[in-house]
Amino acid sequence: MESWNDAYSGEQSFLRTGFTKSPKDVDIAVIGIPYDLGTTGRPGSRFGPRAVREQSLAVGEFKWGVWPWDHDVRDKHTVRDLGDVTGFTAYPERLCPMVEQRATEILDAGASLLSIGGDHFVSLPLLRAHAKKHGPMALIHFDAHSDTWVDDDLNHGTMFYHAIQEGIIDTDRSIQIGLRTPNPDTHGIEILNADYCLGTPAKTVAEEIRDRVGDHPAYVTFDIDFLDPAYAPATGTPVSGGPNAAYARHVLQGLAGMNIKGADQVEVAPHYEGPGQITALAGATIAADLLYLISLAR
Ligand SMILES: [Mn+2]
Repeated sequence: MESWNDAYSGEQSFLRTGFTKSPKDVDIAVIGIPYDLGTTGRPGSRFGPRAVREQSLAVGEFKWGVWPWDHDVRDKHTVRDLGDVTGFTAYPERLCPMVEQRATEILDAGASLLSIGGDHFVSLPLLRAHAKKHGPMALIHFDAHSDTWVDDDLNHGTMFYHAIQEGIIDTDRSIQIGLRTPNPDTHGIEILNADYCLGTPAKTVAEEIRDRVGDHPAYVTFDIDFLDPAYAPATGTPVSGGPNAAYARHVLQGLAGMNIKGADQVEVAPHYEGPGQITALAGATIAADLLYLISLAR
C-alpha cells in the first residue's frame, strides 16, 4: 500500500522535499533565515521559516504539483530543504557573513536558492552572494515599502539602499511593485505602486516587469506585506490598501520563463495571525510559486 503523509503529520521540510545539509547534487536549495533583529516595527519574523514550512505541507500535499502549474516542480528538479542558517541571534553582526557564506556555498555547488525569512534585511547578504556569481542583479521587488531609505542604519527599511550603494543591484533593470508608503527617492528604480496595481490587470503588470528586466539575471524578493493586511495580517509593518493573494500569484505566474536566478519570501511573523494561519499559508504558496519560477529558469 502506498504511504501518504497527510499535511498534518510527518517531517516539516519545505514542500516535503526532504532535509539535507550539503548542496551537492541539489538543483534548487531552500533555506530558512530566522532573523528579525532588523525590524523597525513589530518583531517576530524569526518564526517565519517554521510557520511557512508548516503551511507548505498543505500547499505541496499533491504529488501532481501546485495549482495552477501544469507539473510538479519536484519531478523536474532535485529540490531539497537545507534547513536554517542560525547562530546569530545574540550577534546580529554575524548575520551578513553567515548568510552570504552559506548562500555562496550553495550557488558555487551549482544549485539555485530560495530563501524563507526572516525580516527583509536578510535580502542584503543574499543579494551579495547572487551578485558575486551573476553580476549586478535586476531586482523584482514586491512590497508595501521601498526599503531604500537613505540611512547608514542596517535594518529592514534600508537594505536596498545599501545594495544600490554596493552596486549589486542594476537599478536600470529593477522594479518595485505594490508600494504604498512615502518614498522620497526612487534611486532610478521603476515603481508600480499599489493603487496602479489595483487598477491594472495582473497580466499587464507582469508584462511591464518583463519589459523592464528583459533577460537580465534577476532576483525576486517578496515581502508578504505586499498583500493587503486582510490577506496577510501577521507581518511586522502591515499597510492597508494592497492587492490580494490571487492577484500576487497571477503577477508571479506571468513571470514564467524570465531569467530568475534566485528568490526570497520574507516578513511572515506568525504570532500576529488570527485564526487560520492565512499569512503563513500565503507565504508558503507564494514561496512555491517562486520555486517554480526558479525551476523554469534553469
Ligand atoms: Mn515591507
